Amino acid sequence: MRHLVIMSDIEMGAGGLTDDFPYSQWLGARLLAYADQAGEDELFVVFNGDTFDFLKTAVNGEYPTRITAQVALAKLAQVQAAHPHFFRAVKAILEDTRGPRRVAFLLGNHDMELAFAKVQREIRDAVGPAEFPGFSLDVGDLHIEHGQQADGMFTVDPEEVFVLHDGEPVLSLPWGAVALLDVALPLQHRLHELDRIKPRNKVLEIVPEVKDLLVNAYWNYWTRDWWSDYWNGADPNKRISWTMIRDVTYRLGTLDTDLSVGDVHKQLVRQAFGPKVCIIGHLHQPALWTWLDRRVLYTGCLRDEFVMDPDGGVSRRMPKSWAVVRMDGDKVLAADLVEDEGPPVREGQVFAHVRDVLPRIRDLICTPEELAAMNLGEQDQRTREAVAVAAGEPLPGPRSRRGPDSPHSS
Ligand SMILES: [Mn+2]
Repeated sequence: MRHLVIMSDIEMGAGGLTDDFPYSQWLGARLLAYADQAGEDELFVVFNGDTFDFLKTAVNGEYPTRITAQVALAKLAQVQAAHPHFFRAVKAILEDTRGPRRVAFLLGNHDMELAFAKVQREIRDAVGPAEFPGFSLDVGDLHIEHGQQADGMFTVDPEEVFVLHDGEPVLSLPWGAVALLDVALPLQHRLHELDRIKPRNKVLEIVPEVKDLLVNAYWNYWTRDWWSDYWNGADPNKRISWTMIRDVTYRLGTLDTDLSVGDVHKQLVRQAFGPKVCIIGHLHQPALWTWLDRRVLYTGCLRDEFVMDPDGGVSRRMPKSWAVVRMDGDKVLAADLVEDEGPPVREGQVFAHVRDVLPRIRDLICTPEELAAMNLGEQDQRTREAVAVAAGEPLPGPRSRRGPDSPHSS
């Protein structure tokens, strides 16, 4: 009998308040418990992408888009220092002689740095013979992948994970990652608690100031900064694509990295010789889809995510979820989702109310006087409106959603 444990979107970060998963001691204990349960049977632990949150790990206080092996190793060192229990538990599993033990790390859009041979070597030095199969892994009639390849914002050409820049291989970043690094991550130290609250569109309705801040930041980026870098050829990761033009309008104004993977994987299991079970992460929302005796499991996430109440209060955390699969040789016998309430929420991990974010961004919002001093032309009507909304001025039309009766309006 083979037992597989498949976890995605743990998003262990560099420690500190911006870390979305400060619970590696708890995780280590859970993993070791699976080894105890497996006993003499095979245990295969698959970390299905976004295990490490390298995307949101700064190097010397910055978020470089030119990611060399050196930059990647600097990120890994920080994550290792912040999560010793995780690495110790994985090492203990690989050293467990009670039965066959395997551990694999698949690539996600937050941990593409795992593609560097030097990063893989460093992790093997820490934990032992871990496997790095790339974007997907097939075990008998089971197919596992993170899912970002079906998400236009984060798709990477598997044949061109690296691009040569100044004679050095650097990660070939999808445009979604570049935009996040350039625009959203410099705001991360102000917005990290808010970033953990869902549903995103409702959160931004209650704090339109944040929506306007982000929309303006992205607007300036796409209309000015991005294009100038593109024409100057200053950054090898800035290339135009129609997907980008299409998706940016829809995904503008959000820090969120998870959205949609369409029905690519449902079609995959419907193929005549398709896998019996397909396991997908990236969406941060657990779900099960079945067709005949085939199924797609979306495993959800382990990073901290919270649910906003209709009034903007935040009192509930999403359960942590992953998949467990039992196999006989190459045949899947059972594939199930596991939900776990997780360890107690770390102090300071989330706001009590989404509008608690406002003091964090006060200094980024112009006063009416500053606005007047800018002497904006007619072309800048969009900016003018956004700044006016941010300053709490009433505007005609659908954008002035915040009524004067709102107890939280500033
Ligand atoms: Mn992802």
